[in-house]
Formats: sequence, structure tokens, C-alpha cells
Amino acid sequence: MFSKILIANRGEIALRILRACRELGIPTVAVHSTADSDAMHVRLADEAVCIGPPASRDSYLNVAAILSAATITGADAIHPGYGFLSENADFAETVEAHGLTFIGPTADHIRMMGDKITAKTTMRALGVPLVPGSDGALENLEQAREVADRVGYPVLIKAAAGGGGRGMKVATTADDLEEAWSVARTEARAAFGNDEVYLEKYLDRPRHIELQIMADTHGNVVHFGERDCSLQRRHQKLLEEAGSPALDAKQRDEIGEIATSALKKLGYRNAGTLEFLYQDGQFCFIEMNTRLQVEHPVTEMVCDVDLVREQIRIAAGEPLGYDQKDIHFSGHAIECRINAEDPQTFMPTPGTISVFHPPGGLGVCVDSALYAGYRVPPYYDSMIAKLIVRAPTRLEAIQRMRRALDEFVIEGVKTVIPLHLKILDDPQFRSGDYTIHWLEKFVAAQNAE
Ligand code: MV4
Repeated sequence: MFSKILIANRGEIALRILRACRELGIPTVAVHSTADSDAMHVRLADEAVCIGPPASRDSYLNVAAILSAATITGADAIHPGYGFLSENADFAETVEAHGLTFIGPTADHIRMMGDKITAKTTMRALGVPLVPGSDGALENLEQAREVADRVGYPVLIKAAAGGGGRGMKVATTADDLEEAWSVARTEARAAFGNDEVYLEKYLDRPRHIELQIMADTHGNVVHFGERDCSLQRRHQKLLEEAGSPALDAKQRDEIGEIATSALKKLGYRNAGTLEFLYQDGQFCFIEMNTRLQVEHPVTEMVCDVDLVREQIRIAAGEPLGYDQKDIHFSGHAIECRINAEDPQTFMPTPGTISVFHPPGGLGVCVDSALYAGYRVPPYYDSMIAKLIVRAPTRLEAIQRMRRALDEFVIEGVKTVIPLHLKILDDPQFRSGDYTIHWLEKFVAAQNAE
């Protein structure tokens, strides 16, 4: 096991990792920017090193400073959390070249999944179902026409280097294809320095369902079921659930078996998430995330597993020690992301927290690095807390979440708590019948009132 872990992140996820380290008896090193000297992760870690000025590129993305911090403190492993350097293959490679362990997949697997075309080609070869579309990169407009005619309009042109909603263009009919093709390529070249694009049939009302995977270095791969992340606005997730209201146990077992056997053949290691669009009973793989995700706690709650602990154990070479039949799904979990944003405009509202009173009680978890008197800095993500609840059934989880949101007192900054309360009271949300487009329409309707 590791003798000391450096946490290359901030905020609630730095605390989350720190807590897992404490329970494993592993000392921790926090790194922080000058804007985060008073941050909770700095206070709670065994040691802390300042790695640069406020801007992320000079601090939390500063590879040389982070490696120096690891060297001077004698850390032997680095946990990247999510965001920042977590999906940077060069970083993973550099960490390992310095004789430290990167707590995550191999640099090669991070790179492979970072290229969305390679990710899809790989998954296709491993038997994972995909959205109908081009077989790899499009060579030219004529080829785009052939594929679009074959799969049928509307179609999407996506950037190989894109993902998370960046670099996509819809062509509704054949008349739009040339425009979509050239705009997508120009944008991809400008945004990513890579103008490779591919084409998919556009699914008009899918759900976003993702599958949590964990693989050790001894060839064991398991899944911890799915999360439904359809409630997003401008590609920012707002509320996530485990399991999906759209799936039953049989469907989960089927996609889980396909995914775990694919990743076993791939020799994948550590945590990973396969993202699918799910429509008309069909799973279509779109992307894979090679890191821990923000919404991992809903999975932890229904599976009674500590995913960060598992990541650390696996990185240290330990076997999982259980297999798929030992994993049981119990109850329902919901996460509400609490952002310091105006609940109507979603404009960030940095400022000083005057009152912080988190909710409690059975089945309620608050992951947050806030405290009364803390100044939310303007430089980073606006998510200031995650509220996660678990209950025996989905409707009980919804009631518990409403109760916990009502109890939650955050003063000094505006938050999206009022929006969450409205979502939870909406009949369509409560029925579980929603797609990726539901939240955008709901917000527009709320704001029109
Ligand atoms: C799609 C799609 C419809 N059809 N692909 C957006 C984020 C990126 N991960 C993939 N995205 C989409 N890909 C096909 N073939 C619709 C989206 C999409 C979306 C997906 C998941 C969650 C929210 C979304 C919001 C808008 C569009």
C-alpha cells in the first residue's frame, strides 16, 4: 500500500479522496493555489503545498509544480480526482516516469478514450453497441453523404477530439450537410487543433445512461450498475440518479455483461464510466470517461461500496477480492449538485458564505468543502456542494431529497436549491419519464412564469 498520497485537486473531491485515505491509514498531501490557502482540503490534509497563483493553468494544471510537491513531501502516488489533470494522458505518463503511481488507468487507455473515434472503433471491435454512423473518421464530404444517406437524417457531425458536447453540428437534411461538415471541421481545428470528425445518426429523444466499471490489475472487471444523468443543461449535469428509472435489473445485467467483458479484453484498469444514449430500449455507446466522476456517490449508495478506496487499492496492486455476483443493488439514490449560481440565469455568484447549515438524518450525505466564513473564489467551478440521498424506493428518495433541500441553509451566495425543489415537485420528473431535453424545457418554462 502507498505510504503517502498527493491529491491533485480541490473542493469537495479533494475532501472525498482525503477521507478515503484516512480510512486506509494513508497520510495525505494537499496542493493548492494562492486563492485556496484557506480552503478546507488544505486544513484537513496532513501536509499542504502551494503550487501557484489562482488561475488553474498556473496551479491545478501545473504538472511541474505538482510533481515537485510530490517529490519534496515524499508522496508515492497521486490521485487526480475529476477535471483538471484527471484525463491528461501526458500527466499520467509523467507521474509514472517519475516513479510515482497515477491512481487511474494507464496513459495509453486515457489517450485511447480521449480520441472519440478510437474509443468507438475499439468498443465496436469489442462487441459494444454503438449509434449507427461512420466507421471511423470521415475522409471527405462525399463519404459523409454516403454514411448520412445510409443511416438517415438527421445526423450529427462530431469532433474526434470533442466530447462532453463540444464540437457537434446537426444536419437535419441533406441540404444542411455541407454546412455542418465545414463548420464542424473549422470549429474542431480552432478548438482542439485537430479537425478529424465523424458522423452519427442523431437520436432525437435519448436518455443519458452511464455504467460504472471497476477493473483490477489481475484481470477482474465488475460493474456497479448505471446512473441516469439525463438532467443536464448546456451539458452541465444537475441531478443524477442510480438506478435509472428507465431500466430494469435484466437490462442492467445485459449491458453490464457486455461492458465488463469488453473492458476485460481491453486490459483496462481502475475506474471507468461508459456513456450511452438510451432510446427505444437500445443502448448506444458514445464515450468513455477514464476517471472518477462527480456523480459517483449515487452508485456508492446503492452498491454500498467506496469507489475511491477501490481505486486506491487497485492502484496499489490489490485484487478486487469479489466478483459480480457479490455486488447487490439496494434502494435508490439521487444527487443534487448545489452550484453557487443564480437559479434562473445560471450566472456564477462567488462571494462569502455567511451561514452554512447542512442537512442530516437517515440516508443523507453532504459532500462539500464549504464552511461559514469561507469565500467562494471566482476562479473555479461553481459547484459548492453535492447533496446525495438514498432511500428504499425512488419516490421515498425524492421525498427525502425535498426534505434535505428544505433543511439546507446556505447564505451569502445564491444557489440552485430553489430550482432543485421545483424539479422534484414536477409530475413528469416524478414519473421518471424524461429525456436529455427535459431540463432545458423545464427551465425555460419556469423562467417564463
Ligand atoms: C448525441 C446526441 C444525439 N444523437 N449523439 C452531447 C454530449 C456528448 N457527450 C454527446 N452528446 C450528444 N450526442 C447522437 N448520435 C445528443 C447529445 C446530447 C446530449 C447527450 C447527453 C446528455 C445531454 C445532451 C444534450 C444535448 C445533446
